[in-house]
Amino acid sequence: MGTGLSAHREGPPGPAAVAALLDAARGGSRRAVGRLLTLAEGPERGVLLDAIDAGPVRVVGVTGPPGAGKSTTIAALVGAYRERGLRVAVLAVDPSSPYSGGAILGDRIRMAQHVSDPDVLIRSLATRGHLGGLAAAVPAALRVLAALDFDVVLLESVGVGQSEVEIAAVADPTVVVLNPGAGDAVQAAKAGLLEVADLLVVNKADREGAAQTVRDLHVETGLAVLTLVAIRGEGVPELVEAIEAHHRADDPDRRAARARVQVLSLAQTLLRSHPDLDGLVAEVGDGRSDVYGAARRLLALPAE
Ligand SMILES: Nc1nc2c(ncn2[C@@H]2O[C@H](COP(=O)(O)OP(=O)(O)OP(=O)(O)O)[C@@H](O)[C@H]2O)c(=O)[nH]1
Ligand SMILES: [Mg+2]
Repeated sequence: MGTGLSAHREGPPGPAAVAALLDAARGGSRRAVGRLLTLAEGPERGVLLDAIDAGPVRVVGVTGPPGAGKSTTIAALVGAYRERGLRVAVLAVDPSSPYSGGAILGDRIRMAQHVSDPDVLIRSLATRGHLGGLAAAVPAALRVLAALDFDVVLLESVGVGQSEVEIAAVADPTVVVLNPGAGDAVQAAKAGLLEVADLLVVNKADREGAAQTVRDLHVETGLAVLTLVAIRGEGVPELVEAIEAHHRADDPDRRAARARVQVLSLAQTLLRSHPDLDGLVAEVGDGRSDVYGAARRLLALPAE
């Protein structure tokens, strides 16, 4: 067929190929969805952004230390949203170590009840080594998902202190999942997780010490802290309601604050790959230029 679909196999796809992929994806082709999201990850995302005109999509961020129960929590949330008839996408983001086959397999098992549901999409977003990394890939991926009529996107990221601020900037709310015990709270504080949290959840509340951890976290942050036994679905309705309540309370100031972080992190990403950067750095390094002037030239600002 002359749809332009074949064009994407060689070199960058054109607008016609992107449109054909969108049609195929809307028609239920998971392969087409995957291809669109792969475009969002890489340097060809420009054609995607030009071709897709979609409004915002609801994004719920779920972050926390490794093994805290983020995926289990997300699987429970997917179930709750599906009961309400919403189309749900799960995007697992790990900027430092893109999901290995094994990790995806583990999540697939957790998500087993959802993988065959045509109204649920589960995908990991690999950003290592790709132009612009996370800051550039996530908004493009969200635009694809919005265009495919997903109602809510659940964004899972491992909270190890690198990308939480960027993730939090696209999510409303950002849910931080921790476990009972002082160790998690300390680790979360160190990783800057408490600052990005809109909602704090102590998962694995079937274990000892949950009530104490809830109290400690409340004192430290002033936030309401929910308890969860994600593996049994306990506390999930309360979590869904807290997410809804937070979303309802969104206002222009909060939207502007999130937009500010997004613009700044994307701008910094673009500056890192600016074609003039290496030349300016060399000039400053060997004393031919002064650092103030070089910074202004990089930003194309007039000299002071
Ligand atoms: N006891 C108990 N175990 C849980 C609960 N929720 C999750 N787990 C277990 O904790 C382990 C990690 O759960 P995941 O959901 O994979 O955690 P994660 O935060 O997504 O892990 P990574 O993505 O690898 O960082 C699994 O063995 C789960 O079965 C819970 O409420 N109680
Ligand atoms: Mg996980």
